[in-house]
Amino acid sequence: MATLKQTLARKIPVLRDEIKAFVKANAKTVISEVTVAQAYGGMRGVKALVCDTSVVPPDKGLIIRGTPIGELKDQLPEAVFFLLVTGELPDDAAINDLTKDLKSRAKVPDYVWNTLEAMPKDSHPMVMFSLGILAMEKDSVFRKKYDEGLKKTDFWDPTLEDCLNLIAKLPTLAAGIYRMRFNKGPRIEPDPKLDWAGDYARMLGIDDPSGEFGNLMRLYLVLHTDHEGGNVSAHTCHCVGSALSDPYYAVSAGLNGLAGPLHGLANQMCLRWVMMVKDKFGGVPTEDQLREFAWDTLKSGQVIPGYGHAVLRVTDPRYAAFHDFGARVCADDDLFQIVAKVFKVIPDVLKKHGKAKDPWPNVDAASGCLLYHFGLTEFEYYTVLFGVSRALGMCAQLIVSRALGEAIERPKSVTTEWMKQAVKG
Ligand code: CMX
Repeated sequence: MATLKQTLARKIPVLRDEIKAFVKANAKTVISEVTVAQAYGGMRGVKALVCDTSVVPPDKGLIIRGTPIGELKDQLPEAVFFLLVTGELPDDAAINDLTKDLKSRAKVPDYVWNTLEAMPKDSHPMVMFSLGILAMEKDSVFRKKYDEGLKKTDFWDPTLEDCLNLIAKLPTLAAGIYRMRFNKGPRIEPDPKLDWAGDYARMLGIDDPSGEFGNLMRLYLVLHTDHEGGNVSAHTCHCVGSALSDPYYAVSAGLNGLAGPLHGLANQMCLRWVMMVKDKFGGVPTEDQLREFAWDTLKSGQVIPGYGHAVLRVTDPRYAAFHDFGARVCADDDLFQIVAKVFKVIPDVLKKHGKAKDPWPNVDAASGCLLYHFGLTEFEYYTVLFGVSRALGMCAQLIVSRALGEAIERPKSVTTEWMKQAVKG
């Protein structure tokens, strides 16, 4: 068995030399160009970031270190984290070691709970989550070591330490926020014997006699881990981290981006939309009713949440994984049936509407109805679940960045006046 840290210590020097030589040999090779439309249009498609943890081919969807996400859905999230960081899936001993290590770090300090308890009772759970993480920054090992004087080649080690401390505490923090924010009673303490996601499910306090809610959480926390480097949460985290801000600052910043309705908050918006359908038609609507409802949404200038994507041009394989889970566990559930019917109707509506480049469902389209089925009905909380998982990808990307000694981000911005002159040639 090689632990996560041992695997990294073996791989990093080799990788660092390889990339250094590669950049030196190919420094002037052009890999992308930028049009005026891209500069004003969210830089879509501009290749100017490096991220080795995962890729998202538009016609396939998420591939983590060479393995399609559909083939990882039975793994534990800890194993996927190991894979993201090192490029290797851990053996059983290494995964047990990592699970045990995380469990030994799971306690959230009291000052965090005191801070969160002092917040207004109607604060959004994502604000509480981001703030809880930021509050723990005072315990950053990276910052302490950096202040003492740290060699660039050693940056990755305390970054890993911070990431493990942070990841270990996320289920405790997120579950505690759920119970506090939605008046569910006292916090439930971590159980050192359980896996990371299984314990999160337990600490939420959702009744789970069949164990399927725990399975849903394992799946959920695997599917949302990473989606290459250019999405808002990953890119924000990378950008903030590139200033050598430690993982607490960087992950908290990334989560603030995840909290936007065009990104991670879409899962909350999506379930709200599905509930509106259910309320309006008193249950599962006909396809015609659903089509009409979708057109009403579009005509009022709103988007259909859970559909469309900046990169994907096929049904998101993460949607497919959630759909398969629902078909197995709650096929008769009204909300699941509406979600399944939405999938039959919406792509054609969006194609006729003619705006969205991708008319297919993304990861946010099906997760909410499954959470709701198991009694996690407070959809304002759903983006926190996404955030717990996405933190694995953000941390993995940070560790790799520190290992490679990547530079601070500082692209060049230009004015509209400059653009006008440039197009004149
Ligand atoms: N419903 C209605 N219109 C949509 C749409 C949808 N689901 N998806 C895209 N469009 C519209 C866009 O708003 C845009 O309209 P304007 O030209 O008027 O601005 C047009 O189609 C072109 O957009 P695009 O190039 O296809 O998509 P973008 O790359 O700009 O945006 C995304 C991608 C995800 C923000 C967009 O598809 C969207 O808003 N979807 C709904 C929200 C959602 O599900 N977000 C979650 C994404 C996954 C995640 O990050 O969690």
